[in-house]
Amino acid sequence: MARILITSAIPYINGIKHLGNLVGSQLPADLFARYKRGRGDEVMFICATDEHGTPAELAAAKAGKPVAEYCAEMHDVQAEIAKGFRLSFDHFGRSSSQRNHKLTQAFAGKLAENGLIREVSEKMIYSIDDGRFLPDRYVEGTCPNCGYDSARGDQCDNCTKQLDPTDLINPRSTISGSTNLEERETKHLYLMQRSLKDKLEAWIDSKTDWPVLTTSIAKKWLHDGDGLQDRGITRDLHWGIPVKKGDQPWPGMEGKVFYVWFDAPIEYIAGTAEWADANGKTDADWERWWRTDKGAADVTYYQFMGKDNVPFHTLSFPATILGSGEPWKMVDYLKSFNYLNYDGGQFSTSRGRGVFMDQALSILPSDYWRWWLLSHAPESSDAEFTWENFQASVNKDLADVLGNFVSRVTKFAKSKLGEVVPAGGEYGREEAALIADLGARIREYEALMDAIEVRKAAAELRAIWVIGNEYLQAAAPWSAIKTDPARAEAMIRLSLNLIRVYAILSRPFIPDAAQAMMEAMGSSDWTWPSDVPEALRALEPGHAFTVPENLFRKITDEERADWQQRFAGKRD
Ligand code: B3M
Ligand code: ZN
Repeated sequence: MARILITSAIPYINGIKHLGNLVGSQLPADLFARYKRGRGDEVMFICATDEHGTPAELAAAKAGKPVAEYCAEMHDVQAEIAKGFRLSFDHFGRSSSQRNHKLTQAFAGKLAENGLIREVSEKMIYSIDDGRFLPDRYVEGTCPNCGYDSARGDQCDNCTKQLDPTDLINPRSTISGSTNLEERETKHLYLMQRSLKDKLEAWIDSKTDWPVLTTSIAKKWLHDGDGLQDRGITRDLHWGIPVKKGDQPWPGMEGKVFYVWFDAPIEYIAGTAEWADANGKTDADWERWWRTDKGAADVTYYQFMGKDNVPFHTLSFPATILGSGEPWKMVDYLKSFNYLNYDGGQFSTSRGRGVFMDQALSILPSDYWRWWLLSHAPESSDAEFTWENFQASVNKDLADVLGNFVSRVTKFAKSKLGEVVPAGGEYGREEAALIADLGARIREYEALMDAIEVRKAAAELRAIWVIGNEYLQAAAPWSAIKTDPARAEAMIRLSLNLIRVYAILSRPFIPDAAQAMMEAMGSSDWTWPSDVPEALRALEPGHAFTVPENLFRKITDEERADWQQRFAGKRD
């Protein structure tokens, strides 16, 4: 039994995420976690809300709430929606937890001890009208790299370049819009990433099996002239983790907090500690996932994220870990995603363009979204959501292929043979052919899932569903029942068993439908079908089943047109 640690990039607290965010991290991470659990591995799957920094403060101000209260509320909202999408986190933590405070301060202390932090007196943007410093997203302006006119102080959304507020051309305050800004002297801590360059490079070079998207971004940041700058890890903000050296005060840093991107990845670890706290476990129970000196040496660690988060996970966070000199588990495989676009443009949170997670669940069950999103995951390039494509995919793959098979088999069996697995006949040549075909496809499906080739795995699963329909069409139990009823019984016995096998194989993608199929087959045996002939005999003659409610309904043209209009964007 392998031990698999999985983390999804932790979504910002500042509002409900859209489907593009979902498919770039949490959803594929959930797919993989479910698959590995299905294979019998021991899985720890952690996510959390990212609660610090300017995004949280700005959103709280907009909502007219104290930031702590806003974060607590939004955490619960996001947790509830995650449940709605059946995201099977072992724990959904909070980067504002005490666990993260302690760990972040401990890391900073270690880095200081190892001579990797320097104090810098620097000029930061100060807004005279707002009466405060403007770190990160408190300032917007033109990107010096690509010319995009709404680049934020921390990063350009257009070219993904990491920025400092003072890099922006024509900066303005996002609080007041004021351009009455000046540079003022203030003291901050810098993590000396540059002195870790060789270690980082050797580590990245050792990852020869990573997706091209991940390594190309990592190497670009490592080698491009200004790629690996020493990074400021503190900010002039109130909300956040107070700057301390372990549990000691940090002279000169009073009133400052750590930068959100310094503490956010540490929350992967802290979130696992929160899991322990929430489940009556000990420190040893979470440390065996994270400390290679305490049992984590045999853990394989997978991270999932959108491409804009890759530099932070291949350079900044590893710099924190390597720099600590402590035996923390580092990522083994980093799966990153391109962007999902929406109907001829981009998803836009500010303009309400596209479908957001809560809205999606209000119009259709989560399986419909999970299936479309995963089967169209933006892996090799950006992908696009269109309502036509969504409708076609749901109606064909889910309703016509899988749903139809289940309904044909169970309805026919019930009306002609009763609601138990029939006993007659033997599996013959056609069944042997199906078993061989299915076995080969399941091995391929496993290989694709193990490699986290999400789209290809979805296509393989669909092909596995098709096998059932083709078999039914060729075997034609509705004819056989008239001439050779025992043969028809064997065919139905095989088909009912196939439904249970489909439930197991499909569960990572469409967990609710899988559950309904398993329940209809009167079983709760989720054993992975490694031995196909055996799996297709698991439901024995005489075993009771029921006809499930329609697994999937079709999306009508009217609905499609209606939704297309409704989500075109207007907000603000
Ligand atoms: N919250 C950015 C994002 O949601 C950020 C990820 C943090 S991962 C440690 O895209
Ligand atoms: Zn740019």
